[in-house]
Order: sequence, then structure tokens, then C-alpha cells
Amino acid sequence: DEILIATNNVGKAKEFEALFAEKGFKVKTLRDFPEIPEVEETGITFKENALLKAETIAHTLNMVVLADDSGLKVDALDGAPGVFSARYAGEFKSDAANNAKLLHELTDIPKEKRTAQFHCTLALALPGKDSLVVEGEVEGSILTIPKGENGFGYDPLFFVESKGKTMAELSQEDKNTLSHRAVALEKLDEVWDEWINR
Ligand code: ITT
Repeated sequence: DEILIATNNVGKAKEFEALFAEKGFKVKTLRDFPEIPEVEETGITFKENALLKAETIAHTLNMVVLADDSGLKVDALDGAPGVFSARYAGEFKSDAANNAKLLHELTDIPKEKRTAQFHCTLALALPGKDSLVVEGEVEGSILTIPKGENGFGYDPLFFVESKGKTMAELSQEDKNTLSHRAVALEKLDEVWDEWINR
């Protein structure tokens, strides 16, 4: 079986490949369909953007498509960068630039007030079916110095209390047991069969 994950993000794609391999699925991503134009994320919620990506591409290709809209929500910043996580420091800026901007915004915020969540909304779409949406979150806090080389995005700054490590210090295997993406995917798993056979 094959599933198309509607993402251009290499970090996300790697995690999905591992997560779906356990289920016996082969993952395709937008890299396998270079002719598909980029879907502009015009929504103001994770759910809107995930549905937009999944439904637009499912309609174009007439196949089952899963989209992930995710991001970091920092309590001291009233939930920012949120849906703007990928573009926080500006369009086409690096993960390092986004991390630097985050540290700058949190300069005067003390340790106990640096709580945050990683959020993931997954949308599953197939033309002719009502789309399915699930969400997952994981709690953490934002360090003052990046630590670790694994993962992507804000992982080096996101400290997971239960592991005593940042997301970027965890192996991909460990991240995939507890991440926002893993939590959302577990929920998807529970309703998948019912949805596909509906
Ligand atoms: P696609 O839309 O092509 O999937 P994207 O990177 O633009 O790629 P999003 O709009 O969903 O995807 O933005 C997600 C951003 O949130 C991502 O670029 C990271 O900055 C951050 N993010 C999401 N999940 C993360 C994770 O597991 N670890 C670290 N940062 C993450």
C-alpha cells in the first residue's frame, strides 16, 4: 500500500516514512510529484491549512492524501509562532534563523515561563469522502541555547521534561514514540479502517 504525504518538508517526510513503515505502507511525498504546484497556506488555523493541502492535492491526483500542518505554540508569546512557525523569521529563511528569532523574542522571559507545545494537525482526504482531521500535542519548554543535532525546525530548543533532553537530542526512533506527530498519527490509526471502508 502507498500513501501520499503532502509535504515538501524533508524532516517531516523522514518521520512519516519511519512511522508508516511500521504499518507496512510505502510513503510518497510531493518530491515524487514535482509537477504539482505548491499549495499556498492561506488559513489562520492548523486545521484550515491541513485540509487545504490534503484536499487540493487529493483532488488533483484523485488519490488518498495525508497533510500535516504543524508548529510551535509558546505560552509567553500567546501561542506564536503557531501557524507561522515555518515562516517566523520570514519567507524562505532557515530553521536556524527561526530559532534565533524565537530566542530573541524570549530574551527576558525566565525559565519557568518558557512553556510551549508542539502541535500537529493531520488531514486525510480522498475525493468523494468527508475528510478526516486529528490533532496531537506534546508539552515542553524553550531553552536559551540550542542542543542536539537530530530532527528539524525548533527541535534543538524544545526541551522534553520526561526525557531530560531536547527533541534534537532524541533519536528519530525516540522522537517518534512521543512527538505531536506520533500522537496525532495514533489517533488517525484508530479511525483509519472505518474511514477507508466508509
Ligand atoms: P509542508 O507545508 O510542505 O508540509 P512546512 O515546513 O511549510 O512544510 P508547516 O507549514 O506545517 O510545514 O510548518 C511547520 C513548521 O513548524 C516547521 O517548518 C517547523 O518550523 C515547525 N515544526 C513542526 N513540526 C516540528 C517538529 O517535529 N520539530 C521541530 N519543528 C517542527
